[in-house]
Amino acid sequence: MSSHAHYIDGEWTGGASGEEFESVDPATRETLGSFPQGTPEDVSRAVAAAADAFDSWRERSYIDRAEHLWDVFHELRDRHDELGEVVTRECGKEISEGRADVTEAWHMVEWAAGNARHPHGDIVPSEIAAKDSYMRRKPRGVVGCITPWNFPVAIPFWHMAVALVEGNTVVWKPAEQTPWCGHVVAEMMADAGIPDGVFNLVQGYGDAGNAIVEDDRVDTVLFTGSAEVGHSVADKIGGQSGRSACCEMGGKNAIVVTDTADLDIAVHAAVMSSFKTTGQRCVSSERLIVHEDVYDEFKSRFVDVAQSVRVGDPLDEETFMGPVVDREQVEKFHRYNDLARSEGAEVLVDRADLPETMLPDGYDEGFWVGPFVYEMEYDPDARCLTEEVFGPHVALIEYSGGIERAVEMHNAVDYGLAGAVIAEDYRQINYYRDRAEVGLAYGNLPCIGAEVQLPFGGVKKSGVGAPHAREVIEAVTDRTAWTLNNDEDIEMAQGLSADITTDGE
Ligand code: UN1
Repeated sequence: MSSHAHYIDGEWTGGASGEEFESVDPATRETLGSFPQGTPEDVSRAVAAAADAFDSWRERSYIDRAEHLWDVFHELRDRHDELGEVVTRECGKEISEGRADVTEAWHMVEWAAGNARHPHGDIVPSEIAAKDSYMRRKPRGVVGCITPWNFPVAIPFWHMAVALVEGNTVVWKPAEQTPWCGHVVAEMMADAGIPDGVFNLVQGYGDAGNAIVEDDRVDTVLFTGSAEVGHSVADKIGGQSGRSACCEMGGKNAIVVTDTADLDIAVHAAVMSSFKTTGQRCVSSERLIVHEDVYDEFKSRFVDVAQSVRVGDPLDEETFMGPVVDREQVEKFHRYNDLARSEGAEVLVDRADLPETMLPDGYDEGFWVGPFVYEMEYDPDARCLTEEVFGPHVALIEYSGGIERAVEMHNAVDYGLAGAVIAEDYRQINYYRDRAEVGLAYGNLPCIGAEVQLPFGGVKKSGVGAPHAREVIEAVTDRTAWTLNNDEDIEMAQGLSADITTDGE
């Protein structure tokens, strides 16, 4: 077990408090390392360093800034297997997902650094021939990044890659469940020679994250995580002039399976969406809305897979589902399973308490759960059908009538992040595309697996802005509509007179 540090102003440094916390492997409960527990004082030092470094960083060219990111891109590729394993050991998702997390991170870095050599902004015509108008962007300043444990490498780069290339400086607080991933990313930033203060890492809990939100030297906060915290971040910052927040939160995502669906695709897509990452993606589906004509067959095939889907050692290539991240997630999952029962669920698969005999030797202390699947009469007020669980907790809901009815049920939740329709009739698919209230929509696919060159983010309770890929540019820059006059006279658009009349003429 090794001890780690914050990375502030180009230095590895212990915390002001001297307190440490541990990272725990959710499969074994083995301690993976200890990390300094950041305090508001540590955050304040990091923000001061980021604010000082801003002017000289913004003065560099896009391409110069991006060169550092290209070094990080190569490090992510060179350390792929090593970091993929750290992801799996810290957050418990199976190894192909651990590696994919790192791959998604370098895709994001590639996108941001590549974008540095692309044209920026627009040339905009003016009514007045002598006027040249352009749209330009300026970095906002210090960007605070608060990121979750379920994508502990990819999501930090959704936030930081574009922010840095655009000329901002960064203070990052990774999730307390995945500080080791945070540490490796900071090593990469340090190795890439990013100037002191441009990138800062403060490890710790919510109080450190809150100190970022409270510090008015932080111009923009990018947050990905729970709706509860995200909305409080957006509320705190919303009223402050000059500051902005961009938050991506959870979902109560659904898959609609219509009467025309190909059931091979439907079952495959539903299993992937509900059980990959042990249901702990913000895009995971917890509701399967299935037409009465195909309901019985879909149910029996989905239940068969849910009964047998392999839960086990996340480092084993054959595993489909690893453990959930911590005790809190286990408890929340059980709480919602009980709630579903009390709200009238007919339980179809209950592997919530996995027998020890199903776990590999030495793993019985881990945070294990298996699929919990139920069917239930549709009730728009049932909490189990409307609140996010973040686990392999899945409801089958039967519908009759047309796609309009399915989409009505699909939309009857406060969230709106991701969803999918499985159908062979293009009219049903297009109806869903146009009416489903989500930021990410899929046809004949799982509702997980977005790529970085698409915007990522939701509507309704799922998001305020989109802290991802090209959309994040909006959050980390201010636009200037710049107009230059090439004439010696001033002439105005809209027929506005430019004459100045005075008394006595
Ligand atoms: C999340 O669900 O928390 O679309 C992020 C996906 C991944 C990112 C998911 N690219 O499934």
